[in-house]
Amino acid sequence: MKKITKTLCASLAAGLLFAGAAQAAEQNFKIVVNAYDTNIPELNIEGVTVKNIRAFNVLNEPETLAVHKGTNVKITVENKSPISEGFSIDEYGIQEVIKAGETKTISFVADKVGAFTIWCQLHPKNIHLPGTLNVIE
Ligand SMILES: [Cu+2]
Repeated sequence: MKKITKTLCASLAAGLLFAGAAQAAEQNFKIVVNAYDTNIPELNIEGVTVKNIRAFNVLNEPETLAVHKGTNVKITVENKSPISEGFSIDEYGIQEVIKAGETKTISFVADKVGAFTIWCQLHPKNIHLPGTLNVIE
């Protein structure tokens, strides 16, 4: 009796694995938009003194995503910046605005191969640093 149960479980598990392989590939990503607000009161470089430097940088973490062509991509973007942030991938027609403290999920099928810029349409690229979506065959 015990042996029969084991065999039944094994075939059930194999059936589940097979069903999983037949579905289209899906990939989930989590991106956190972080802001780095740095104040440098005084800095001396090569004999030149500069004062009161404020460096405000925004970065999507991770910066780079990679998927295979045909994948159902789901990107959850959490905005930890104190201001609204944009999330755009032009070639995929994606252009979202995520308010401070909000989280948004973006879904699409990666049907184009290439390296695509992920950028914030609200801020200059030297402040909100761009990322990349790599879609490979
Ligand atoms: Cu931004």
